[in-house]
Amino acid sequence: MDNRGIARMLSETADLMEIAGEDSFRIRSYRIAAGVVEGHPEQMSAIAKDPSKKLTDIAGIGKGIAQVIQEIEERGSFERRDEMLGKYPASILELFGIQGLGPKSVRLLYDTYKVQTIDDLERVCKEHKLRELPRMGAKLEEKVLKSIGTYRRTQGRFLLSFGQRVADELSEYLRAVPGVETVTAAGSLRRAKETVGDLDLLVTGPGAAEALEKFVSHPRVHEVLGKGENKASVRYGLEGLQVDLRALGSDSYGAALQYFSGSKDHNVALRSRAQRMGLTLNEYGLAKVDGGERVAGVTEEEIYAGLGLDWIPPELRENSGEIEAAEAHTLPKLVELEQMRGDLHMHTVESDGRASLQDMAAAAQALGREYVAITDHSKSLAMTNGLDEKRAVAFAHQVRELDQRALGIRVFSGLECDILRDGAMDLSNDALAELDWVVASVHSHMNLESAEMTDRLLRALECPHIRALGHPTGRILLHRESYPFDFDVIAAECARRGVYLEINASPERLDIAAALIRAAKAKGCKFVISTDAHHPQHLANMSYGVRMARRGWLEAGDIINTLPSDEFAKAIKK
Ligand code: DGT
Ligand code: CA
Ligand code: CA
Ligand code: ZN
Repeated sequence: MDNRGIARMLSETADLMEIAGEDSFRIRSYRIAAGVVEGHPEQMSAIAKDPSKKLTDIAGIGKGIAQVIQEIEERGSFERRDEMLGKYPASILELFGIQGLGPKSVRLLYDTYKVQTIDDLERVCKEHKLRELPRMGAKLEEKVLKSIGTYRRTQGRFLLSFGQRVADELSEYLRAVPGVETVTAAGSLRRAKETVGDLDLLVTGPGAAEALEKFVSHPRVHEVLGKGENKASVRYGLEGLQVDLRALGSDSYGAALQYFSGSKDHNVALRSRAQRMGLTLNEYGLAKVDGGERVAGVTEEEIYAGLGLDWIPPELRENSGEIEAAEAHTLPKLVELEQMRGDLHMHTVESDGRASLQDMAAAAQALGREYVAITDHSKSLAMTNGLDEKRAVAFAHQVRELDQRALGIRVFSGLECDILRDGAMDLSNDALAELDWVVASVHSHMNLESAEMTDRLLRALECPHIRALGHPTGRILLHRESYPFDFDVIAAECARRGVYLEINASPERLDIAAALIRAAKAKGCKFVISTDAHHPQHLANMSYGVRMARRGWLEAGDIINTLPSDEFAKAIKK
């Protein structure tokens, strides 16, 4: 069996053990081993057969896992897996894709109703049988049904951050091939769409043909979908993301980059513009219809200039006004990552974060931030150990006492205050008044009717201490859609009250979406881009928030945390 097959068996067994409620330490060792096997450049089967080599020499493979791999080689399965499959069918694993169902619920559903597939699950919900189970209810039924819909709609798409990781990995690998000059990601990844269907990579240089060979033999490539002289398509990694690689000549590089960056709608509009100008545009260049003389193709700038347009940043290429703006020279000067000076939503061990306030501040400083706000959860989120009034105020004092010298960068005291079901704030006004920066967010009761949710948010905005509305629509990409509410009304109210709309940079959220950013800006809103980090590593997600802001046509002046810290402090003074 190839490495991918072995890795899949290990990780599926881990999932089944989780449903069975087994020891988390053993589950984790299977998961780690799956990752190691999957990415190992040499086939496990070859190592197992070679008497001069040992599986246990591979970092991350211990004795137990080595035995498991031997067993898989010998008979195509292993004891633990057989045992688990005796308890639960493999099809049950797809239920993990449904929001709101943990391993315990999956087991309960299987034990009670023999639910083994998404279709089974849908039936049980529609027959109102899920609500009869302990700790489940009509609300969960509704939530699961919604999530099934989202799951079916988004199958085969991946988070932008995942696509970016794969693109980075492959780019590094391909750049090491002799004679390769450039490797560039085009398609939806270059446009920074929040989810990507497949990756479109472009390679140039005399080594491009060799790069195609290396590409199809990458250890994480488990299936070659097609390979020609200039193009190869594969499935990559356990998740099976499709990656297309195209080899290009440098004389038409700009035309190809433009063509494969899309979007399709943008390209269609450009082509008809070309036609009106007596030109043709394709992936080889821009040429005159009469006589066929080529006028552009080496760079993208040349292509756009040939069409009488300013160069259009990829994030704007959705045919939603960018071509008109490029013609009129009125494209926005989009915000850039280097302009982000502050990060104003993050959690520490005080609530559900993984690191101390000192560690978060140091990590933010290392990324070049000049200031941060610490915004732990408030008390109604009991599972996060949220802060009550007393702790919130004490924590704020602690933050102030540790001055800038102790922490390296300026730290504002803040809180992510939960918006309760009726729109009241989780903490009293007296406590909130002690803080520099309060983000208000919805974390529960997301299934209200639109009008009720709008009223709830309007009431929340009445609180004079709120500075920002956190992850404003509540969406979780690929899992949960925004809760229903009248976005325009809320945006107008935020603009009127000077409450900043958060662009949440967490890759699973990227909340709010580009179209809403634009709509809100048109209503006069100002924004803050925040990582919502729960770990120092998450602070680097700022780049995704910036890319969303760019898709929403924002400039630095629209975003408060591009201000220097003194000006920021002045802007949020009451
Ligand atoms: P995705 O992969 O669904 O996230 O979205 P894209 O935009 O990456 O789409 P994809 O991978 O199908 O194609 C990449 C780009 O190549 C696309 O944005 C425009 C261009 N392209 C590909 N096929 C066609 C086509 O048949 N017609 C046109 N006009 N453009 C195409
Ligand atoms: Ca694509
Ligand atoms: Ca593609
Ligand atoms: Zn939150």
